[in-house]
Parts: sequence; C-alpha cells; structure tokens
Amino acid sequence: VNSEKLELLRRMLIIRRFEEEVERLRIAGEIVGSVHLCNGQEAIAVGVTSALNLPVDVVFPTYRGHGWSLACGVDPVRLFAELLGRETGINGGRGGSAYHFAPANGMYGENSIVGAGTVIANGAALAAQFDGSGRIAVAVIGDGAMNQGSVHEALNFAAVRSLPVVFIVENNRYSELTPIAGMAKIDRLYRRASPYGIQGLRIDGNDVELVRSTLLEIVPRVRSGDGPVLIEAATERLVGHYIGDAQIYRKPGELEAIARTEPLVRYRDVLVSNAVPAETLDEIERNIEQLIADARDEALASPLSDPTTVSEYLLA
Ligand SMILES: Cc1ncc(C[n+]2csc(CCOP(=O)(O)OP(=O)(O)O)c2C)c(N)n1
Ligand SMILES: [Mg+2]
Repeated sequence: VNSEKLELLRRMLIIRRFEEEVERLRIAGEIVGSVHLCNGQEAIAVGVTSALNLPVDVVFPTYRGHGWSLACGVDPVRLFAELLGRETGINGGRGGSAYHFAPANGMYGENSIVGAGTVIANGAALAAQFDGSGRIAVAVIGDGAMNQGSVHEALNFAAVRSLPVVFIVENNRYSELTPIAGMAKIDRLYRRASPYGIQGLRIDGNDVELVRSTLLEIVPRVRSGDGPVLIEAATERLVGHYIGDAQIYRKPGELEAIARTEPLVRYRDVLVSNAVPAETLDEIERNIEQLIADARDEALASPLSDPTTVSEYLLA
C-alpha cells in the first residue's frame, strides 16, 4: 500500500518541480509566450489519471495542462523540449506550453479556447460507443469555463447520449483575475449537473487519495454506459493565472493560507502519519529534483526547431 502512496507523491512532485523549473526558464527568456502553471492543482491530475486505463482512455486538458501531460506519462525531457521550442519536443516544438498533444499517452491535446475540450471529449466518447473500445474521455475545465455556452451544450449532449465522459472541474476560484464569486451566483458548481440529468459531486481536489478513490468508483460506471458524471474538484492555484501575473486581486494573507492546505504539504503529513520515515520522503524529493534538473539540461542541449519545416504536420 505504501508503494502506491509513494507513487502518487512522486507523480505530484514531478509536476511541481517541473512547473517551478518552467517558471525559471520563462523568466530567463528561454521559454517564450504565455505560460499557465498548475502549482497547487497536482492532486487532481495525478488522482484522476491513476484511475484511468491510458492510452485507451483519453484526456482533454486546458492550457494549464503540463501537469496532466506528465500525469499521463509524457517524458519530462520531451515536454521541456516542447516548451523550449526544440526539435525533440513532443510535437517538435510546434505545440508549446498551451497546445501540445501526446496521443500515444492518451493526452489528446491542450486547448486555449475556454471550455472547448468538453465538446471534443464528447466526440471521443461518441466514437467509443461505435468502436467498442471501452474508452472513456475525461474533459478538464476550470470554474470559469462553467459559464461558457459550449460547456452547457456539451453537458446536455453527453447526458442525452449517455456518453462515457467524466467532466472534471478544477475549481481554483478564479477565472483569470476575476473571482468566481463575481461570475456565478452559486458557489457549488457541481449543482449544475443535475438540471442536465447527470450526477454531479464536489470533492476536495487537494486530497490525492480522495480524488483517486472517487474516480476508481465512478470510472467503471461511466465505462459501462451509465452516462457522464461531473466532478467539481476544489483546489487552489498557488501561482498567478499566467507567469508574470502580480496577483493584486488576492486578499492579504490569502496566498499564505492556501499554502497550508496545498496537496504536497498535506500528503507529506499523511505519509509521515502512515509511518513513512521522513528520510525516505527527503530522498524521493532529492531524486525528483535531480530528475527534473537533468531533464531540463537535456532539453536545453537539443536543437531548436527548424523554421523551414513550420508547415509540416499541417493539413493542406
Ligand atoms: C472562449 C474563451 N473566452 C475567453 C478566453 C480568455 N481566457 C483565457 S483563460 C480564462 C480563464 C478561465 O478560467 P477557468 O476556466 O477557471 O480556468 P483556470 O485558468 O482557472 O484554470 C479566460 C477567460 C479564452 N481563452 N477563450
Ligand atoms: Mg479557475
């Protein structure tokens, strides 16, 4: 049992250290463009993917998707290389931070059109009803995306067709710089599932074991044709909306408060109380720090993408 727990910890740590390194690379100008980090939201990606049968099952993350890719098993070297615009990137440096795609891992592409992943996930789920693959699709959206028309259409269509889709709402309480309280009259977004005739529930998205056990219970039902489920996973983003966001909209003390309940701090406490020696945890942390530093160096040493091949991979 402890080895399973340590694996959940490892996966969350890989994501956190990766994101911290991405922030440094972005500030240093090695990575260009807008970058959205998922620090604080790792337990959702790790808990959900741990209950899936990837790559038969498919995941549709948002632009805040580095953690989902890593949780789906994308090699950190190839993901760093992708963000750094290198030939060796998972998409040859063409997808970058917000648009990369790793179908071999069941990661069917980030998307910067807020809410659009839901509609595409429905397509993958609809295909599953025809091809008999047993696939389920996971559509990841934010709290802000719950106010998009496309999301409501997707929820209704998935409900009516009993599609094998799990809608994961990463509720980090902000849509860009606007608190969700200023955008929705209700603060329990899972309640929007019932008007469409589907099950909705809210869980603590900072509790990796709870995310995993919830999905282990729900996924088989969705897979067997019981229809879609919407899971609101309450979390916090420990960083700005994008790298460079000064977060002046936060209340005094807010960042300090959410740092106390973030998934990594909490899970370390859980493991210690499960009699895992602190030295074991320290060693895992050191190993992952090294793994991420090595991955960064390997990616930085690889060649930049060749601009003359820019039109390759485009459909005519
Ligand atoms: C259709 C559309 N409308 C607006 C935007 C601008 N936009 C980019 S991110 C974002 C916030 C979305 O918030 P949320 O769904 O809570 O996701 P989070 O960034 O918190 O993960 C908005 C409004 C967009 N990219 N696409
Ligand atoms: Mg949000």
